[in-house]
Amino acid sequence: MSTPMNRLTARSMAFVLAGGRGSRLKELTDTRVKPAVYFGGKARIIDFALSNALNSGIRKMSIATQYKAHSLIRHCQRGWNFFRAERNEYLDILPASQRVNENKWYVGTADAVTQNIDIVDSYDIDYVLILAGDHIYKMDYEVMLRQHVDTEADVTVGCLTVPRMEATAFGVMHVDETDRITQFLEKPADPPAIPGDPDHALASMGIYVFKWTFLRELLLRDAEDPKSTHDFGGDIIPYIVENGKAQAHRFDSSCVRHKPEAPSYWRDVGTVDAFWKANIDLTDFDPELDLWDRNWPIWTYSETAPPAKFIHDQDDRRGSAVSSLVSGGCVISGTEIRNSLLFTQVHTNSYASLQKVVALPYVNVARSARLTNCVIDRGVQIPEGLVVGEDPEEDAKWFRVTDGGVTLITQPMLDRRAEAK
Ligand code: ADQ
Ligand code: ADP
Repeated sequence: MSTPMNRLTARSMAFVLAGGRGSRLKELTDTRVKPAVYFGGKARIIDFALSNALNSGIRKMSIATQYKAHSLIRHCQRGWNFFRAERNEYLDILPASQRVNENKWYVGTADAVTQNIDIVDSYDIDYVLILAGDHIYKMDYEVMLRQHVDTEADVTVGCLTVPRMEATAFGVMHVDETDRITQFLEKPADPPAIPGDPDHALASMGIYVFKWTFLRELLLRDAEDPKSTHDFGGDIIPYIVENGKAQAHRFDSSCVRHKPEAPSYWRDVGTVDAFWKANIDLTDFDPELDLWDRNWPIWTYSETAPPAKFIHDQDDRRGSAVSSLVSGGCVISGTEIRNSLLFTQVHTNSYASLQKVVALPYVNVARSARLTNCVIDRGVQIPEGLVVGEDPEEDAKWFRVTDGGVTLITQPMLDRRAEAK
């Protein structure tokens, strides 16, 4: 685990922003913040940013939390507890409203750092990498840090090309021939295209590298500015573009992917449709996101569980899962499963069938249920004979059916349905 001191990552920390709710995930974030939402069979969304930092060689991390933080804090305490202060390694969880002012939540993303300046100071680092805790991707941050130092920029902003019409949700930039950022617009209604490529825009990934002494001074000044919303994308980055040197770092996961021809993989699984699709994509023959790459593991807290078990039921119906990911502790008894992803301890019973279903931990599927294109929340008890995904109008009476035709099922929805019937 040791990191040679000549690597920039040894002189850097990762400050992970994990305070935003992620309301477009609907009921999936009723009890947990978006970075704590499950992903990929074993992990949580935040594990991707934390694993990238760890695999890049960073051993000092802070995680700023506020909204519905309990599930996230519990996960980090269980899964990310191997940092050793004796080796100058730290992982601090920083809930809002506990330090500078007891009543104050983090107003914006920059304020989340400002309120913890003393913690960052105590790490004695040269560079700070600001990360969003809510994206799925693999990236070696050492490459971005190296570019930051080589170009002598005040800030380096991670960026990628997105379809122009999707760029309304992003910070959008123009760059010159050296990739210096000449213009930065936070969430523009009419995003400007990349010159010569009218269908695409250059979007910020919401990840930034700064020299700490520079950012520290800027944050203290921003804190005094009554017009500022204390947000990186809204205030800090546009200010540097105007008054300093902001450089774009183009995301290219080639340094960590094992398939050289594969496109760079980055997803904001911010909607139920995007969440479902990114999970179901993992059941492809050759998925774009490679969770099996031993050079870039996604670290997580994994509950101890016995191996997944597939059994013939009493009537000799075969329990099977084809093109599917099935986690530890699952018991598939007489159920036919296709293109689905089952988290830990999912139990399914005879005559049931699951197709393109994402089932979070501890879901139980009773006999004869027939489920297609669903996301099932943690701990949900699917009743006997429930059919979902065949009659959208009926489904929409009880469950959340998305524009993309995915049905989200939670226990309160099933309870309401049971009461009404
Ligand atoms: P947004 O996607 O709107 O834009 P934002 O809501 O600022 O992102 O959240 C960024 C990260 O900070 C998330 O991980 C969120 O959980 C966390 N966060 C939000 N508010 C917080 C708070 N008050 N305290 C602590 N953490 C908080 C940003 C940039 C855009 C960029 C996109 C890329 O502003 O320029 O394009 O990210 O997704
Ligand atoms: P996780 O996101 O870790 O899987 P849960 O979905 O079980 O956890 O719960 C998320 C958060 O909501 C946790 O803080 C948990 O303690 C809390 N919680 C879950 N169910 C209830 C409930 N019925 N009443 C109160 N709090 C709950």
